[in-house]
Amino acid sequence: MGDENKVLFQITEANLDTGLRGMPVSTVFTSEVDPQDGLHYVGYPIADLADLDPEAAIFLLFHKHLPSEAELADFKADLVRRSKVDPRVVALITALPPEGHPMEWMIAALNFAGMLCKTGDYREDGLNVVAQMPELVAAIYRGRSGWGAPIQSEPERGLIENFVHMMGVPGADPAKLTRLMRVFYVLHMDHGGGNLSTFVGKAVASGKSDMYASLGASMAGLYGPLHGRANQECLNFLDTCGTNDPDAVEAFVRSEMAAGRSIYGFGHAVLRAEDPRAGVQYNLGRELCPDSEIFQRALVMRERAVKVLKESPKVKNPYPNVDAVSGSLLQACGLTDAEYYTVLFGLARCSGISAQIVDERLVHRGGKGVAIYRPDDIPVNQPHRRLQA
Ligand code: NMX
Ligand code: MLT
Repeated sequence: MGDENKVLFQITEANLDTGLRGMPVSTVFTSEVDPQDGLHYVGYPIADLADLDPEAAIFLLFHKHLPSEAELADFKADLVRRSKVDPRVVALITALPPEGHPMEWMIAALNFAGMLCKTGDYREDGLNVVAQMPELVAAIYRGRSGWGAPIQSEPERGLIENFVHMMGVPGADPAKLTRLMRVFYVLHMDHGGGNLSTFVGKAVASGKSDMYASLGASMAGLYGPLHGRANQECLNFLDTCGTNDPDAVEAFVRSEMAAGRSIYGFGHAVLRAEDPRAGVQYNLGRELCPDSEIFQRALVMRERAVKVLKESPKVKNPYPNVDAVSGSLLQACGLTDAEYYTVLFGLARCSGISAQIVDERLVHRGGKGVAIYRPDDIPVNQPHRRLQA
């Protein structure tokens, strides 16, 4: 950056209606997605950060450097101080209809929390959401699935340790689920500024809506099956496939393609190689659940879906993305209800989006903030148009 006249992207008519694909619209301080090397947080490759303390990763996105031991201890203590959810928010959430998807509950929860708890300060509210999200998601899980009263929060355990404790997943091995969720959290926090949920959240915040309303809108974006809900759909896809025989898996992928359905967990708008976040999770599966049937199926899919997608001339990236195997690992570690997988993505992603909103509102343009989002469009097929062409 530095040369404001530099041409970054030349727009032609072919670029219209492509979802802004490839057009840079802003600068971002938290992360980068390289088409070949994938995600980096503030320059660090994601695979090198996967085993980081989740709180240290949050600190990294908010402060743009890794914390010293003392900084980490202070930051953890600060998150503990911020972690108590207003009981009125929990009462409102648990009265929601079980017919609603957990992501619909999450969007409502953010709006309720905004009504009752917002300070109006983006940084304060962002950190409060990060600290309180584990209790909110646990309340969504327990309230909606009917597992009973919320389990008392013990935030000193650590953000994810406390989350797994409050979830109280029946039949799960807490040690395995904690190991998985710590890595899952770090991998899902941020993915550049152009992914749908982050982009939407920053756009809403650019009109000076508060952090809670902006994150609620973000989560509505994440709810889509082509974005965050692909982790739920991918497990359903593997279940529907129903076999671990490689040739039968390949035949299943071909029939899904022929029917015009998505091959969930594969493809990406930016990446042109296997997502390193998928690679980390395949390795974690070998450690946590090597013999799990569904994990084995995800490994077969890694070979055979790529083979089939490579034959399709329109698919730009045939490789696994972040959602290809996360559901298999969650299932193998005891969290078997796939409907909750996207709120786990949201739990993590709210931290990256909050950090980016703080930057866009309080740091960019010398602290003035990014201007209100207002891209242009071209009117076509408007038969009553009176203006000269
Ligand atoms: N399965 C079926 N069709 C696909 C796939 C796939 N995995 N990937 C791309 N295509 C199609 C795509 O729908 C498009 O078709 P058309 O021209 O008829 O509209 C064509 O191939 C070209 O698409 P691309 O330019 O390669 O991909 P695009 O940037 O449009 O979309 C995804 C990216 C991620 C939406 C797409 O790859 C997809 O639908 N994947 C399956 C869903 C999924 O796993 N989503 C999770 C993404 C990660 N996340 O968590 O957000
Ligand atoms: C994400 O993590 O947000 C997804 O990989 C989608 C994207 O980057 O567009």
